[in-house]
Amino acid sequence: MKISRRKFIGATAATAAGASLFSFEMLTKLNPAAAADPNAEFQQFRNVCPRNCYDTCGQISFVQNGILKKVEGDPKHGYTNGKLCLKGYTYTRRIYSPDRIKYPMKQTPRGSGNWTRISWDEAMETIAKKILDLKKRYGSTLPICFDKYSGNFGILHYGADGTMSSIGYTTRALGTPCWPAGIDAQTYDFGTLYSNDPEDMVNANYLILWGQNAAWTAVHSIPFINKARERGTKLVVIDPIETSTASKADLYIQIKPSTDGALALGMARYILDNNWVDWDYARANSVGFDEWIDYLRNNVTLDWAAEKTGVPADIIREIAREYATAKPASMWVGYGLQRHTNGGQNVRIIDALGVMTGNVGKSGGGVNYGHLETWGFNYNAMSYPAPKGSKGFAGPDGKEGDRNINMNNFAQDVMAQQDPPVKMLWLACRNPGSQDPDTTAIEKMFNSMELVVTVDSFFNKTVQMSDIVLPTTTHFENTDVNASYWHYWVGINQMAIKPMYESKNDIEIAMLLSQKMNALEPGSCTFPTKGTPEEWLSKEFNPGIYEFLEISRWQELIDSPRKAKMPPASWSDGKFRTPSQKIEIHSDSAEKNGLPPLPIWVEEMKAPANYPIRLITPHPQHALHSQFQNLDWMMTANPEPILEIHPQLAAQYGISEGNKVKVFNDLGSIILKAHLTRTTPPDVIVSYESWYKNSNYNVNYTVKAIPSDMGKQATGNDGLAFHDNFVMIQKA
Ligand SMILES: Nc1nc2c(c(=O)[nH]1)N[C@H]1C(S)=C(S)[C@@H](COP(=O)(O)OP(=O)(O)OC[C@H]3O[C@@H](n4cnc5c(=O)[nH]c(N)nc54)[C@H](O)[C@@H]3O)O[C@H]1N2
Ligand SMILES: Nc1nc2c(c(=O)[nH]1)N[C@H]1C(S)=C(S)[C@@H](COP(=O)(O)OP(=O)(O)OC[C@H]3O[C@@H](n4cnc5c(=O)[nH]c(N)nc54)[C@H](O)[C@@H]3O)O[C@H]1N2
Ligand code: SF4
Ligand SMILES: [Mo]
Repeated sequence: MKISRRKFIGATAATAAGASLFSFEMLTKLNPAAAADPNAEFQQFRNVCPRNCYDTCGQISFVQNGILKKVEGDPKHGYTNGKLCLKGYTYTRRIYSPDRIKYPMKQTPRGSGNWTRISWDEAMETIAKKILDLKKRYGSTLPICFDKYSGNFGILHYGADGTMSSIGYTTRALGTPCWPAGIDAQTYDFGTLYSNDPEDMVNANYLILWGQNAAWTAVHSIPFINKARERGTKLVVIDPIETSTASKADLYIQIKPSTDGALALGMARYILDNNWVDWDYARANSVGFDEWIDYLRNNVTLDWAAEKTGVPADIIREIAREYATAKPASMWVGYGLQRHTNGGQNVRIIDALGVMTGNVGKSGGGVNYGHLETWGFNYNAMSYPAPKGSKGFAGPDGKEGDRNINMNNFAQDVMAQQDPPVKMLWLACRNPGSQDPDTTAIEKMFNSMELVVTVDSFFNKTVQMSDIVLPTTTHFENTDVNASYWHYWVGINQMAIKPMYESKNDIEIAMLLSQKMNALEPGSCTFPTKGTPEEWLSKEFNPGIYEFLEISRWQELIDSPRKAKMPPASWSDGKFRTPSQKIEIHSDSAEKNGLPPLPIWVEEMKAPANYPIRLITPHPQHALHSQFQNLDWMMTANPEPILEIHPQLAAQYGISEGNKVKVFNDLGSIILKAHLTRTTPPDVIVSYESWYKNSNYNVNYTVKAIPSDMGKQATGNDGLAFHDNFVMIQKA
């Protein structure tokens, strides 16, 4: 087990070396073609990167003669501060990529690659006729299944959801593959997820990044972390992999995967033994605290925690003492940590550690995970009622509505539906062919459909399995607004250039479908048939948001992104949103859902004998899931996927640097090029989920749809234990 210490090398050097915050000047040196004529006049527009990324960056687009020449960071954005990640600077390559889907197209037969261009009218006619046909045959629109997630988080993209609710009750993929176990954990404990302003990390005297790889996945946080470090704040990173973030830490702790709860319990026991407990805070603000203290006394020892986690007892003592006494000390719990069968429970234990030391509700403190406080829009785009007389699915309360299926077991759950079966898929902002576990099952499920419609920009794996693809705009080609699930800023996306080719945004597509459905069968779709993005935006804002952002019209966002008026420390008012209005160390809600009421240890999943190696598939530096990596600049920077493997493990299987390795289990296999590295433990291999151009690489061929322990309380379904994935390897 690896423990390493680094000397802090100063903010500037650390940022440049590790955190890959690029400036446009740096990038143009790498690729002179990116430079625009410095003397020409630019029109400038304000944008927000709408990807599912912590940072949700403010951007400025520079347009000359209707052409987007370059994209830079918006200096008025107080969190992203005028800089973008490398991906953010590649946007011109995305917009003008020759690989972009330019027109509506149909593929006959599905999967053949035989695509022909069709008109929007033909596309809409085919889709509308199929919807009406299915409704006639099955007596409802339930055979139509909608799956949308995080391709674009712009608020008007909820128009895609609106399309579905307005044709009738449909089958919906419910849940999130992303962060649900941690959301539930924090919901049980505090009543919802709500974190300190990340800019407030500058006030921390101690900082633990727990299963969080900020240098790649939330790069704009690094300057705030470095600012704290300039004052002497110690940065501790806990991760089974020595990530780019870990390599910058003062102390890196290589923990055995899925054992974070045991480490937090060991720390808690040592804090208790030394009476560094903030009894006043914990007793005044929580319920069940003393019950948990009894558990610690009777069940937890440092030796047990050290044995379980692989972290030496001395190190547990060191971080326990420092964390408990630094005041305020901050913890940032990453989403990687909760992608386990006990992931939610581990987050609950870490929460309890924050409570016991009085670090919750404090500036410079917090157990920070994410928030949705700035997402209070009206979502009018998705709130149209089903047409009169629509037949729905009777829920447990007897009320008719949509039929919800599990987004996190999408393939199996779609195929399990019988009454009526699912016959048509509509996918928007979603690439299950690449991002869902068990790709083979996804392929089989797609093949059982009568019609698959995907709205996207590139011929990715999901599009390849579709019958019709509808080309969508990028965020520079329409107007929208974005909030973040991490920082407190909200910003506008101005339309900087006209939509390319025949692309349309999700809300326009919804209106077009409504026109066609109503032409074919009046009253069959309740979605409006016209409306401008500006009108839609006005419908999405409300007095609450205006007050929050201290503006009176959303158009004021054109002058500058706005930061919500919220205290820097979450829960500083002590008004928790649990049933008891206190922090629920003892949670009846958790118990009702069949979980331990207390934050106690729950055993991790063990490797089966025939698949002894754990394959962790975290988030890539050069891609945002299946986006960006396919672009030419990214293919230059990072041409092929690799398998990170410890030399000891490689030697055991006769594998050398650069060898092709078959990674397999009973679900499927992938072939990857080996890169020998001591950054991963000897029983863990790593490959980053991503979609490369001209490659069938997809980690999810080997990843099973194993549920994590939590998620259903707040998001409808449990999350995914992506990182409890076990495989075997052999030289290919
Ligand atoms: N093995 C493994 N798998 C994972 C994960 C992991 O850690 N390991 N992580 C999981 C996590 S955390 C997440 S959040 C999911 C993400 O899963 P997804 O949300 O499916 O991922 P993306 O690739 O970001 O986006 C999906 C598609 O949206 C399209 N898109 C972009 N903009 C628009 C738009 O304006 N309109 C429409 N209609 N489409 C648009 C993109 O081109 C892309 O094809 O993946 C999960 N999958
Ligand atoms: N560049 C880039 N940025 C992204 C994304 C992307 O795809 N690319 N995706 C965005 C999205 S949707 C998300 S959800 C976030 C994810 O952001 P993060 O949470 O930072 O990213 P992950 O890569 O999912 O996981 C973080 C770390 O968790 C570690 N980990 C896995 N299991 C354990 C464990 O049991 N214990 C501990 N302590 N650590 C563990 C992994 O080794 C990994 O280094 O990033 C967002 N930002
Ligand atoms: S991908 Fe994330 S960090 Fe990069 S520009 Fe977009 S929001 Fe910013
Ligand atoms: Mo995610």
